[in-house]
Amino acid sequence: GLSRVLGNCLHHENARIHRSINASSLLNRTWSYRFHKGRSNNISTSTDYPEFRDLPHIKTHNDLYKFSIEDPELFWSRLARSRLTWSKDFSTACKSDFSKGKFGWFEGGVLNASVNCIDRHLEKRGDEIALIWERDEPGTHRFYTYKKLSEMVGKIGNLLTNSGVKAGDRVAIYLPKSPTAIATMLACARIGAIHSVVFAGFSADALAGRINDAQAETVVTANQTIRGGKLIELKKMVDAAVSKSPCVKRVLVYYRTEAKVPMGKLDIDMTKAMVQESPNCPVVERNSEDTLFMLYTSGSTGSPKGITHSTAGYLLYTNVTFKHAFDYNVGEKFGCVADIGWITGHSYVLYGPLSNGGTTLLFESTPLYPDPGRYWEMVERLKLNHIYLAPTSLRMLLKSGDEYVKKYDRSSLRKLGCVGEPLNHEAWEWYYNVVGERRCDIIDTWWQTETGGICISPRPSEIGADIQPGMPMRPMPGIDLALFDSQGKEVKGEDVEGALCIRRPWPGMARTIYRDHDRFLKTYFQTVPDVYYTGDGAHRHKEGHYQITGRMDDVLNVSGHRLGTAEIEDVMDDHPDVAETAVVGFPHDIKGEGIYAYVVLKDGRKTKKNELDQQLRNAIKKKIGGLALPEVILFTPGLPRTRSGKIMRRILRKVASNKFDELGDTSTLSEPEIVDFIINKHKELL
Ligand code: 6R9
Repeated sequence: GLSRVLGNCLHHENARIHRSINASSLLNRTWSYRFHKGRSNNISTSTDYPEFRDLPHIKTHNDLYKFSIEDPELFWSRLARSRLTWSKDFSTACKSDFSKGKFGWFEGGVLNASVNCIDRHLEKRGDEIALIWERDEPGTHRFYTYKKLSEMVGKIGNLLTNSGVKAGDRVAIYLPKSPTAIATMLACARIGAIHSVVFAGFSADALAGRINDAQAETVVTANQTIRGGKLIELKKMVDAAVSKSPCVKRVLVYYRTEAKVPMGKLDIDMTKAMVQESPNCPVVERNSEDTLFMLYTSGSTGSPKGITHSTAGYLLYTNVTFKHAFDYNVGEKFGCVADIGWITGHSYVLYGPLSNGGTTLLFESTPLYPDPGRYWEMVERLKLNHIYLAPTSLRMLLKSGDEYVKKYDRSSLRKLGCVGEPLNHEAWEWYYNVVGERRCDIIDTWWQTETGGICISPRPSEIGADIQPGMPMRPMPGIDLALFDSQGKEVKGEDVEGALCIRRPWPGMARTIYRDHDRFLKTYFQTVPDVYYTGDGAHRHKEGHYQITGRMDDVLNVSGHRLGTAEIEDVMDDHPDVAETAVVGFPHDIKGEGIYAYVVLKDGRKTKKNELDQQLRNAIKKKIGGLALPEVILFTPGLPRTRSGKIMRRILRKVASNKFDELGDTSTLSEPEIVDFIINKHKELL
C-alpha cells in the first residue's frame, strides 16, 4: 500500500524537482552578496514578543524559533491568549493526528472573528482608518474608519440574518475588491456563516461549480465592476451561474456603479436594503474549530478543492505572521494589492491587518491603469508604508522603465513584500534598487492557500539581519520544515534539495477539503507519513536557508495564479473533435509560467484547425476564465508515451521550453517519431 504510493508519487515528484530547478532559468542561486550586514540578531521580547518577556533564554531570533519548536504548546497558547480576544478560554493548544489528517487548535475556546477584527478596536481606534479603498478610477480613493466598517458589517450581518442565513451556511461572494466585500466577509464571520469568495475573474460556469460544491444558498455580487477602466457585467455572470445552481435561494446585489441591471425574484438590492438595517448586529459565538471560511484552489487532479480554515487557529496565525513577517506597527498603512478572491487577500488584506487594528488597502485596479506608474503614484498619494505584491507584476513593470517609478515619492515605503511565485534575480534587483532605493527590506514570503499564512520569510523584524536575495529563507516560528527524497527518506544537511514538507502542525493549517476529507488526507498526508506535504520542491542552502524550486505536481503557477493542468485538459477534452490533450507549463518572462496545450484531434473531423483553436479558447474562457487561456495550442497526431501508455509530460515540457537537447532517452517511447513531429511543429509556431 503505502510504499507503493510513496514509490510512485515520489519517483515522479523527484523528476519534477530536478525539472523545476533546471527550468528555473529565471532564478540565480549563486548570489554572493548580502545586505544589512552587521545588524543585531537580537529580538526584543518586550516589544516584539512581550508574551515571552519572562523567559531569559530567548534573546535572539534563533532562540525564539527553537523555543517555538521545542515547546509549541506554550508558544502558541501564550500568543493565542494575548493576541486574540476570547469569550471563553480554551483548554488545550493542539491536538493532532497526522494519520487521519485531523487537527484541532485551542479546543474549548469560544470567540468571534469579527469581534477580533473590529469591535475590540472601536474604543481606541474607532476613528482611525481601517480601510483605504483605492478605486479603479485613478485618484478617487475613499477612507473607511473602524466605526464606519463596524456599521457596514452590522447592517450586512442583519440583512443576511433577516434573509434567512444561519450559522454554518455557506455564502458565495463574487464581488470586486471593495469595502462591501470586506464587510460581507466579516458579516458572515459575525453571524457564523462560512464565506466562500470566488475571484470575480472566474467565469459563470466556474462560479456555478463552486456554488454547487459548497451548496451555497446565498450569493453576494455587484451590478457591475470596473477594472482598468473597463466595465464587467458581474450580475449577468451571476444570473448565468444561478441558472445552473438550483441550491441558490437569494442573490444580494451591491450597486458598484449607477447602471440599472435586471432584478429577478431571487435578487435583493443590497445597497438599498442596507439603509433599513440596524448597524448593531448580535454576535454569534464560534468554537475555535468552527469553519471560518472556505476557498477553492486548484489541485493536480480533479475539480478545484474547497479548502476550509478554522476560526481560532487561522485568525491567530494570520495575526501573528502579519505582525512579524512585515514588522507591522499599528498606524502604518499596509498595501497588499492581491484580490480578495485569493488566499493572500483573505490573510493579508483582511484578517491579518484588521485583527491587528491596522490600516489596510483595497486596490481595485490594475498595475497598468492608467499607466505603469499606478502603484507608485498611489504610494505617494496615500503614503503607504508597506507594499505586498506578486513578482509577475514587477516583471511586467520593470519592462516599462524606471521613470514611472522615479516620478513619484516613495519615501513612505519601509518594507517591500512579495508572494505567489519565485522572485527572480532581475525583479529582486529592480524592487530593491529602483522601487525601494536600497532602503527597504525585500520580504519574499512562501506559503499556500492550505497553510493559511506565511510559513517561510526572511523575518526582518525579528532578526534585523541579512536578507539573501531570491529566496524566502527562514521558517516562521512554529514551522518545522523538512525535505524528503523520492524514497520518502528525509534529506538532511545543507546544500540539498527535496520535497518540502512541514513536520509539525501549526494553527493556520487547513482543516479539510469541503465534503472530501479523503482527498485532503491523500493529497497532503499520505505521500510522506506524519508530515504535511506541500507539493513544492525546495533547496536548503547554507545556514538552513530555503529556496523554493517550484511545484512538483501538475499545478501551474501563471502570474501567481494556481491552475491545475487537469482542469484545462478537461475543458478541451469535452470538445467533440478532440481525442486527447496534455497541458504543461513553460518558463514565461512575465507570467513566470505560461500554459502550453498539446491537442490530438479525432479522425474525420470537419472543422478547420484555426477555428478549432478559437473554439477551444472560447470553451476555456467560458468554463474557467480568461486567466486559464494557453499561450500556445499545438495540434499533433499523437502524444509521446511510454510502452505502458503513460504520457511523457517531461518531454512535452522540454519541448515547450525549447530544451530540445534535454529530452533524455526517448528510445523507450512507443512512437519516438512523435517527438520529432512535435519539435518541428513547435519551431514553426515560434
Ligand atoms: C499564497 C499563495 C501556492 C503556491 C505554492 C508555490 C507558490 C507561493 C511563493 C511561491 C516561490 C514564493 N509560491 N509563494 N513560490 N516563492 N515566495 O500564493 O497561495 O495561490 O495557494 O499558491 O504558490 O508553488 O505552492 P496559492
